[in-house]
Amino acid sequence: MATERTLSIIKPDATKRNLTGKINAKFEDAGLRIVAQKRIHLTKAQAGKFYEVHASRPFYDELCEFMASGPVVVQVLEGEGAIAKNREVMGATNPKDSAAGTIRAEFAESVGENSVHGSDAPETAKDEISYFFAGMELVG
Ligand code: RTP
Ligand code: MG
Repeated sequence: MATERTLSIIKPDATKRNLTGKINAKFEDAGLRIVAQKRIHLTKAQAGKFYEVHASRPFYDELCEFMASGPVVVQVLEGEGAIAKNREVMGATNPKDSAAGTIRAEFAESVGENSVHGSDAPETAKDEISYFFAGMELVG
């Protein structure tokens, strides 16, 4: 399996509860290397553009409000099969369905406020990384 990079976001519900370190430990324990990271506060418009693929979904407005409700930590994770590995460590979208030991099982508050985002495919990972980071900011 090839070395990949994926875009991760520690969402406002998690930064608010000081969970960044605990979440990063889960990534590192799974063999994912944090090759770029920054704390930012998205505007609703910036969140809306990021989640544009969900624009027609009923939860879109609530999701954009939530993502702009406090700081997030955006980061690039690198490793063998990083995209799938990250999603495995994150757990299912709804914490009621997340496997024990996953980030969402341990920390998510609801299906909406679910602590982390991870890219879902190589194309989206590439686009999402470039939405937040310049090439020079990625230190492998
Ligand atoms: P993400 O994109 O954030 O990594 O999460 P995901 O792939 O597991 O889930 P996705 O279907 O892409 O949904 C994006 C985010 O929208 C919120 N959501 N709310 N209220 C709801 O029913 C609902 N469904 C999804 C979650 O924050 C989800 O992570
Ligand atoms: Mg998704």
